[in-house]
Amino acid sequence: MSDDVELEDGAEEDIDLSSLSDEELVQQMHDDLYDGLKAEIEEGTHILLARGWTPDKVLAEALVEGMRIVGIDFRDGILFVPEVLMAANAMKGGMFILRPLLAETGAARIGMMIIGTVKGDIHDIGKNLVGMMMEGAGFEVIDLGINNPVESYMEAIEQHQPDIVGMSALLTTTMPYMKVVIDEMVERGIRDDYTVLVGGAPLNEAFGDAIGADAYCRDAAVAVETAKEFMARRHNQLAATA
Ligand code: B1M
Repeated sequence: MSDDVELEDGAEEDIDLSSLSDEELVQQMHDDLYDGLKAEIEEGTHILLARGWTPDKVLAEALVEGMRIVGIDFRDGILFVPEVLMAANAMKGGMFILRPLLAETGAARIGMMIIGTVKGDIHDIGKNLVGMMMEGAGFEVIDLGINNPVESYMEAIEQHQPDIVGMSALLTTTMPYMKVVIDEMVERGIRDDYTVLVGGAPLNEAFGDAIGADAYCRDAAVAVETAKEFMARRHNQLAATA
């Protein structure tokens, strides 16, 4: 497949993605993500993997960095919702290819997590990424999807009895809903039976503390490390009481 690049006179030139150096290809993928070109993102992802890039490097440098740039222009009113949706769709194309590779680490199963984006919020790329990385680290992940009311979390907790309850929020208007979920867990007397981890771009550690979460996770890698730490603590506690 080739990529069309606009020339000064408005004509378009085809780019053979596989002829680009790694650095040029990553730059081109940022542009393609910005333009919402899913097929090109998928092709670029395959090319980088074939060149020996690890899945997490492709994810961080080509996809997440590309989406960061989209986010800046969305904030500044240069891009609008339909364009950002196309970018998100292109990003998901790349993530779909990486998912099995990230999950395929052969790590032993170490616990279970439920994770969902809270009520009122439909952002799911970060949540999906956390889920993928957690699977790769050996967690079974039950994905509750987006726009979850407190009842969804309670039902999933009851049904799956996870070790970890994960919540994601990308909007300042939806992040307070995480406290609704934690308060309901307290109300039901089950709060301390689970580790509650929260994340999303507008959150910070102080917010995590204020709502009574066990930890705020800055990104997917931190979520994995934090989840592992809490699992180890649980095992130590169980061993001490046995
Ligand atoms: Co939205 N959006 N959006 N958006 N969007 C943001 C969040 C925004 C910051 C853009 C901006 O203004 N710069 C802004 C929020 C401002 C605010 O609240 N202060 C915003 C807005 C305003 C909106 C709408 C209100 C726009 C409108 O309609 N006028 C609307 C709201 C819709 C709704 O939810 N009700 C809206 C809609 C959309 C789209 C649908 C177009 C699309 C979402 C598509 C989708 O997700 N399927 C979209 C997108 C793509 C974005 C940006 C550009 C990118 C988000 C993203 O995917 N980032 C975003 C700008 C930004 O964040 N810079 C923006 C990449 C992803 C890998 O990062 O999600 O942060 P992130 O996840 C990270 C960490 O945060 C962490 O780990 C992840 C991986 O490292 N993490 C967790 C996340 N969840 C975790 C859970 C955990 C642990 C870690 O649990 C344990």
